[in-house]
Amino acid sequence: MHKAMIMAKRVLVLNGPNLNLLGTREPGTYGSETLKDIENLCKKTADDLGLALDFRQSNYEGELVTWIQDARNTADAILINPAAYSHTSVAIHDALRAVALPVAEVHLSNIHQREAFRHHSYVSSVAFGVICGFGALGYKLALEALAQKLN
Ligand code: CA2
Repeated sequence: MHKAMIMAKRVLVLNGPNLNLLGTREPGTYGSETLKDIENLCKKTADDLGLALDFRQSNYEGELVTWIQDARNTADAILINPAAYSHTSVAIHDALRAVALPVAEVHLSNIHQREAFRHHSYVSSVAFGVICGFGALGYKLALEALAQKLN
């Protein structure tokens, strides 16, 4: 009998501007974990769920847009913390819409408890789910939701 190869589903994890500073400043708002700590949490979670993970950060809107476009051929789902671009970027909204993969949006902080300019995200309308306010745990929860969505 012919056995089909089972390929691990691939999740692209994208982090937007200034998230490379995590753990060095503003621990009251964003927690004391570094982005490397969050990457390690995501890697462990992905291993447990049988997902293949590609974890990235950029301070450049255009680079994030290009990575989202490329995901058409290299990923099955996207987890994104667009950081400040959540509140400004029609370009990231359009790229996520065009790539047509399941998107989970994550924010470390509860953006609804903060300044009014953080209450709207251009990404939420193209995401199948949004998690905010649970710190790094939000990434783990979002990976679990994506794994379920992909199976
Ligand atoms: O809560 C989140 O995850 C945010 O996406 C983080 C963004 C913010 O603009 C969004 O409104 C909510 C900011 C990330 C910047 O992270 C820093 C970390 C340490 C020191 C300074 C900024």
